[in-house]
Amino acid sequence: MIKPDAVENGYIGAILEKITAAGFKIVAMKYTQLSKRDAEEFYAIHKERPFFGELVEFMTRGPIVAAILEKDNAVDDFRALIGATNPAEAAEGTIRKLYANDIAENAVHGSDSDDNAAIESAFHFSGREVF
Ligand code: 3AN
Repeated sequence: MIKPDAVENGYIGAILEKITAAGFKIVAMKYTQLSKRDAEEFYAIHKERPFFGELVEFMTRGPIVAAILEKDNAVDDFRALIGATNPAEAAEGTIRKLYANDIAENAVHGSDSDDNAAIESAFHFSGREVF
């Protein structure tokens, strides 16, 4: 996902350019907005964390871009491309270093495993929307 902060800051195009330049193929994509219920479900794994309320508030405050990306070693390579959760600690040239506001508003989400990528893909897309 390209998160609400990066959409508000006008970085959709720049982020998609970095993703495709890094060799990812976009197999599904949509511009949408999460409801509170959607965000609570998507981030259910974080529901005991102190920042959960803030996270749901942030993720629902404006539109996002959801996409499914395909590449060999996609999970690890995408996490390397986006950089550390906290943009202050992210490597130079990474998407979060370039485009994130802060640790909460950190521009992009990437799945942390192939299993979660499958779950998160099904959360956003039906079979007809995947190419
Ligand atoms: P990542 O997105 O790098 O996998 P996670 O899974 O630990 O990081 O966190 C999920 C999301 O929760 C982050 N992308 C960020 O928006 C938010 N978040 C993580 N840590 C914090 C924090 N300390 N304070 C506020 N929000 C946070």
